[in-house]
Amino acid sequence: MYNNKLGKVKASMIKERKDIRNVAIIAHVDHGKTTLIDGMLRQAKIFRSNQKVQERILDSNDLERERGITILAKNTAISIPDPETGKLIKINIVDTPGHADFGGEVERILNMVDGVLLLVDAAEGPKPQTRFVLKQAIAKHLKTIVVINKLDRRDADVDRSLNDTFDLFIELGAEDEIADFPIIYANGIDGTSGDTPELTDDLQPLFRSILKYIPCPKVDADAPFQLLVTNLGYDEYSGVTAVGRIQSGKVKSGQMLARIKHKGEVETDQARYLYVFQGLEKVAVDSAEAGEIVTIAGLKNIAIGETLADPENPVALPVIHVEPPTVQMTFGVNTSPLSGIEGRWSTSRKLSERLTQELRTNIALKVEQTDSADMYLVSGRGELHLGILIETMRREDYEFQVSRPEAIIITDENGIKKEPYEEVHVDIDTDHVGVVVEMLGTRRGKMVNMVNNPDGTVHLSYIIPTRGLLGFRYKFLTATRGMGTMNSFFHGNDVLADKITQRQSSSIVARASGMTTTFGCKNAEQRGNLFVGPGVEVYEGMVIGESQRPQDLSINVCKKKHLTNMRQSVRDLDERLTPPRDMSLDEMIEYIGPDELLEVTPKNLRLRKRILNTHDRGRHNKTERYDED
Ligand SMILES: Nc1nc2c(ncn2[C@@H]2O[C@H](COP(=O)(O)OP(=O)(O)OP(=O)(O)O)[C@@H](O)[C@H]2O)c(=O)[nH]1
Ligand SMILES: [Mg+2]
Repeated sequence: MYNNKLGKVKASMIKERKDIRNVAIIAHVDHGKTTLIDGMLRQAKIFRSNQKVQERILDSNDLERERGITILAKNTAISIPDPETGKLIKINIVDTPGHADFGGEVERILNMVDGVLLLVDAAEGPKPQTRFVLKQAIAKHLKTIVVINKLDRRDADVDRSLNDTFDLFIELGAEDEIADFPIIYANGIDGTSGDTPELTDDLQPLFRSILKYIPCPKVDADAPFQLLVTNLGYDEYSGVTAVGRIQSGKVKSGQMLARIKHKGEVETDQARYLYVFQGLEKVAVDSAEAGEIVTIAGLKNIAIGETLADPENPVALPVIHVEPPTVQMTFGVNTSPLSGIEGRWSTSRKLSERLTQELRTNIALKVEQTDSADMYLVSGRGELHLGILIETMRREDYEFQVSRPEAIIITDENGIKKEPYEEVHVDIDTDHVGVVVEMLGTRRGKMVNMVNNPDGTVHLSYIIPTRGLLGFRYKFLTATRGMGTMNSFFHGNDVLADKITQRQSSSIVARASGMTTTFGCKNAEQRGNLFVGPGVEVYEGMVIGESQRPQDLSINVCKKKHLTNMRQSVRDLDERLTPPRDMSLDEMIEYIGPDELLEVTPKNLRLRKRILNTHDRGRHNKTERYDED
């Protein structure tokens, strides 16, 4: 029921749109969501027969391809014939990221769909993020089809994976209707599926199951228009576009709309272009009705979470809820001696504009002013969430400096200080159990479970303060020789744990600015592991290595060998230098000490002391030692 402009009350007419299904694919990281969509697109014949199609086609941005993970949720659509009527039915499919740091994407995407495909790797069974995404789907009463995927894996254990999945539904309190889920078995790589583990030759069983079990949208197309902007897309002509499901009513291309912003302000704007999804393309349409997922282009600075509505009836849809951020770091103007050389955008204004722009799409992110005009406090869902933003900005030619990530401490309604805790799950070889248990223990982790996996490895689960996990991943991988896997997700806020000793090592710091020399590096490497080799431009106060001593050490790595002693060739020395440790951005973010910053430019990443001048730093921090030259 609603009031139309004449003030009359009209009974709403809910009708089923049998021509559409809206479904999201959700799962733990790497359980095969994007690969399965490749198969669905291929078999719905959206490619030309001779078209070369790359794997995981929806993972289209550079960072997604490089890291092999989905970061942003994406829409696509296929049309398949209804087995009963032969009529084409459109399936809007939304791919979602599986990594816990991007859980915010999944939470909001579920607002667009009527059901989900929950993928479970047949060998791994349900994992921590399976639980998180299923919990979201259950909370929204979404019909769930369980897809036991990767049946081809030699270590697949279909019965166990299915039983564990069923237990998970019960544990999460799914109502009977949802806990009684249909099951499809699949091999996403081959594009085969079945109603039983005996797979057929294609994905028809999966398609049939979607048509049968995912409810069609039940909507009122005669009510005033309402759409919640749930995702943003990009259009060559008009830039950023709004993506969302028409909740009620109709929209026409070119029509005037009310835009209800986050704080409730209402503006009038025009839906210049209107598109629907078809395969990997967007197709322009003149109009669309409730139940369909559309893209609207031409709305300036549109942001996720705004409602687009009928100008005569501008009623906002409920705001999108996402879990709060847990980790924060500062983003500031680059103050290193090399600032302004390597990046195009480096001013405080540019940095502020870029971060503000990010807030429109990245809704789990928060940006606040600090006391300094040149520095912003940026909060996110984890180190990877913030790391991806840093990497994206440096590729867009920004340069800036960031501080070490810190867990966000909150004060609850009773005035008690609380910090975020995470549930951590690790799978490791038996040999590494001792060292990992010790590492997690010193970080104030509490073990909640320890079981032997069928493959001989051990599964440990812990509740641990987020603070204890910062900087942990690299050490964990080193301790388990790269064989361990680790997943963590937000558990809740709780009272502050005791002190956690963060980094036990210290930094080797450049004492002078200039070009590093083989001689200088040779000298320095006796004190620890270097991050730079010879011939690298460094500046006073730049961190160039790590030592196991309790205090930092300043060394002149630009020192030249005295000319009288030139007999030994440079080559000889070069060969004897240990290769420097080449750290990725993620490792550097983990490494940054409390009195350090990371300088980020499109060309380089440099760790540095907050106070660059050696003597000033010495006065500030009496414990640092110099290596006298
Ligand atoms: N053996 C086997 N491997 C598969 C199958 N489906 C996907 N993979 C592999 O699993 C890895 C992850 O696949 P993706 O499709 O990227 O998984 P995802 O769930 O989209 O991952 P995120 O988006 O990062 O959460 C890739 O190396 C795929 O080749 C399958 O059916 N069998
Ligand atoms: Mg993916």
